[in-house]
Amino acid sequence: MKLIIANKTYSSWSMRPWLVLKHFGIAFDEVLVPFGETFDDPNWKAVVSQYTPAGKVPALLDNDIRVWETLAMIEYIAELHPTLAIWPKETAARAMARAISSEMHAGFGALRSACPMNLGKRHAAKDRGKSIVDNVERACEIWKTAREQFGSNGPFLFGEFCAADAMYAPLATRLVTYSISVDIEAQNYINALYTLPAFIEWQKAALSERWVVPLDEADEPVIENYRPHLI
Ligand SMILES: N[C@@H](CCC(=O)N[C@@H](CS)C(=O)NCC(=O)O)C(=O)O
Repeated sequence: MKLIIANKTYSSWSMRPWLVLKHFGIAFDEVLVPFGETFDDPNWKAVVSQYTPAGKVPALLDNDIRVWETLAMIEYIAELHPTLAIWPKETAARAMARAISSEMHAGFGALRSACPMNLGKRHAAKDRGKSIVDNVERACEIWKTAREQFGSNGPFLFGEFCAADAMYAPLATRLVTYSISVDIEAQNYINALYTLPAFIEWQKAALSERWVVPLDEADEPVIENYRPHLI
């Protein structure tokens, strides 16, 4: 199995299936195609389009089967490994995990566009407007509901780490990167994600990357630069 991804510093969609594969110990080869200077960089598109007709990352190749779209990929991986709790085993928990994962996939547009994922920097807190506040409140509400109803077995949304946590991990990193403060319960959840071995491995690789993608670098005061080798 091959997973096609882009820069670990910036590619939020790439991170999701990668965390699932890593956390559940599923063997795969990683193919990292670094972003160009712009999102529609024709060279990047040409390389990625060899793997996926959608021309976006992530993409999964399993012999002659190609899967694109993150949720479809996670479903494919879960189907191949029915004994692993990639989705929660209990029906009600699984239903909610899928619902909130779909909500993540289709929503949170304000936060995603105003605060691009960037594991290399931390920016100062500032008023980011109502739509961002609304997105953050909704994420925290989702996390709280899942944890209250299904999270008693561990620090993640459904206790143990599952696909829904992978879906929300890049949103959690944005809250850290842009110094957006949340209540203690949400902060504890974010801390749990940051101590997951698969996440730590991704982050470590991200911080050693040498590429800088200007479009993903916010023009805001930096309070922490985690990639000092690039200065
Ligand atoms: N809906 C897609 C989103 C994938 C996506 O937008 N990936 C970004 C990188 S994080 C991308 O490939 N951007 C380049 C482009 O859109 O040309 C999924 O679920 O996988």
